[in-house]
Amino acid sequence: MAKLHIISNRLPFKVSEDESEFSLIESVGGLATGLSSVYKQLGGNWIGWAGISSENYNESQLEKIDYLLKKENCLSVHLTSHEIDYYYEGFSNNTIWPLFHYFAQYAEFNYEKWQVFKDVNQKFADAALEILEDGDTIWVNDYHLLLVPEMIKSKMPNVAIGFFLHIPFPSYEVFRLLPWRNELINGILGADLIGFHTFDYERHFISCVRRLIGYEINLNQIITDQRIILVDAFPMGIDYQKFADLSNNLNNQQGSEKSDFLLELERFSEIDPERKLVLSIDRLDYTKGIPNRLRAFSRFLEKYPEMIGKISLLFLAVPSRDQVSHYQLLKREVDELVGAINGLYGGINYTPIWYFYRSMPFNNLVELYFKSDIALVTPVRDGMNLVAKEYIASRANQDGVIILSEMAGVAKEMGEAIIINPNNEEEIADAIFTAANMPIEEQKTRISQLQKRLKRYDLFKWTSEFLKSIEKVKLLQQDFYAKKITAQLEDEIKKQFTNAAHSVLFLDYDGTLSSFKNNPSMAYPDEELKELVFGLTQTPNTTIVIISGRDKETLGDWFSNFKVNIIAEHGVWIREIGGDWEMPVFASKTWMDSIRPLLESFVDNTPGTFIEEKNFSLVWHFRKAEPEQGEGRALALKEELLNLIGNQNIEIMEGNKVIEVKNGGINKGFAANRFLLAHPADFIMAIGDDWTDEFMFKELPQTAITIKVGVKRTNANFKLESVASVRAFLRNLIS
Ligand code: GDG
Repeated sequence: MAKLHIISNRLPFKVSEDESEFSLIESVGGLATGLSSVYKQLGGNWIGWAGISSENYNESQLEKIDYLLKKENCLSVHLTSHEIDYYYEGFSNNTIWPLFHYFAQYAEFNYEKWQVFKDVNQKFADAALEILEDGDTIWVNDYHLLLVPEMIKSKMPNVAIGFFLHIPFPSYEVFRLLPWRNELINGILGADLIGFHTFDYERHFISCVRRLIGYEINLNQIITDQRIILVDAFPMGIDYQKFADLSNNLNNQQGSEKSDFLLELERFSEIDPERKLVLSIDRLDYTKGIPNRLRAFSRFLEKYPEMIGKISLLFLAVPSRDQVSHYQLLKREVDELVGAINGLYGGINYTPIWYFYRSMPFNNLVELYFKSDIALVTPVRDGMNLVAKEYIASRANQDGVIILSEMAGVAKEMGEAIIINPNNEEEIADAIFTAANMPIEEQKTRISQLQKRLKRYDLFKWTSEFLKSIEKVKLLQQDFYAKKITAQLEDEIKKQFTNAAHSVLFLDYDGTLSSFKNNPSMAYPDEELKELVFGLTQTPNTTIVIISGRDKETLGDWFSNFKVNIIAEHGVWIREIGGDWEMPVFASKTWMDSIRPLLESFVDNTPGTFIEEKNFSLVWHFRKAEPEQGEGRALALKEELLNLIGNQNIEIMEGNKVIEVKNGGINKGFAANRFLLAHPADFIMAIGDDWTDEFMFKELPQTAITIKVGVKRTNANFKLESVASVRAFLRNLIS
């Protein structure tokens, strides 16, 4: 039975050691909670690192740990402290983390660490490959494992791979700084489904794929030579009910049932019921915008002195990556700020900031959410931010106010929050004042709206939506594979070809026999292709027709030494073996002078584009333009051309990164059928890659074998993946 497996850097368990006895402690993080139930239900494994340095344990201790984990369906990837240093602390947290959060100045580009990152990703992939079977699904998580999808896909193409990134995906201008940007993009593209928290991250990723790799993009589908990949936004939810239930319990607790921590928090408001508590919870990370939050709180007390003594900030900073210098500096800055603010505004009975530098037990965390009047969430950059959602879920009485940075992914879903720019301390100070004075009815309206949504789209919904989308992409891909030429089909075609009395093969050139080049004149036949075409022309009872949109001079020159027929410019010209160029149907040139200036104006304002002038058509090429700009300008050009052409017999054809304007009624289908009238055949085959070839696929006799190159929708009967597979297929046909 097909299984679902999970891979993430950390396993959902921590290893605890007590006098050489090992035990496991379950993690309570969002991912662990959300996925633990599904992977077990679906009979899979969770592959990850158990959080220990392997050299600190001997073989038998590691075996014991592995045994305990295995009982929980977990497979551990053992890492040495060197690997942890270079792969985890190094490349993951000192290169990708800062860069993807737009802290480019903090990102180090260290070749050795990149090498170890690759090696460790391979370790994770190998661990997965050992247990994966065809038909299984695997869900790869986060920025530590960006290379794993491709490492798995290249070895096991029949495993469905989902990849989810929990942090932002930066814009191309930032991503391009990475020396290993193409490797990382290709690594992710091993997945069939790629998920982000927000649409912005999705479009940044797609833009990087377009610019760096050049794959064709159709809305949120990436079309590679082999597959369709789906990219989508899945804003991660929380285990809403867990927070809601706990806070409802707190609401109903009587005196002695309350924890000491809760009683302490209550004492704060007993002094003065009008006193407000503002909550701030984060890992101490430079992305979380902690210094600006503290400065804004200070500015608030300065600007609204009447609030001094009436409001305190409960500031929980959870230690994180404290061996890294940027984090140590941040800690010092925060310590100093807290000291300065408390020194300036504090009194005998008043502490402006209560500062906790530690992690708290989960129950206390919910008590904090439950008791705080205002949540202050001001990251300068954050993939999602679950603290914001947890605060809302813990408001048992629907009161409270959340102040939220527009730079957190979560802001996209929480329009009812007070949204601020984290760099605008004045705005944050005013937002705290507004929040502290917000009427209770307004608080309830906002919070209850938010609660409804977060309850509906919770962690489990997030998980199921992601898994459903993996099924969806599988269906999309099946559409392609349904027409793919299998080995068996290839044998049958070969048999028909061998038994035929006479065969005609129509072969498109660019994208079919030869790969696209940035400069079309560089796509001349290479040695391998020459050998193949020569072989085809030597095959008895076989007529070869090169049928292309290219001009007759280029094709004539490239194939001058071959016994092939050539149909050029989509059918305007034909040259039979040993003959001269002929124009079977009259084509006019008079329209070209009126169209050329328009194309020239598009060349002038779209860098990288150029005009190719053929004998009877004009072509605007935009392969070398900035991809998004090129696509946009192509749309505009088509519209202006349609206006200009009016009812003249001129056609606009959209090829692969080209727009071609030509005489109407002349196309490859028409030309191929005309050729067949003079050269009847009992085996007809046509191979092509773009939509100008669709005319052949549609108009050739029903018995013809028509083959599309690539994964797009087509009228052809069959598909081949790439130029390489076309060449292999033809070689086999005549072998
Ligand atoms: C990354 C992305 C994205 C915090 N303090 C304590 C504690 N926590 C828990 C919170 C919350 C989690 O840690 C923090 O999650 P965030 O989402 O706020 O931030 P990151 O750790 O940076 O997470 C982020 C997330 O991945 C998911 O995709 O949202 O953008 O950066 O759940 O409750 N838990 C306990 N004690 C604490 O003191 N027990």
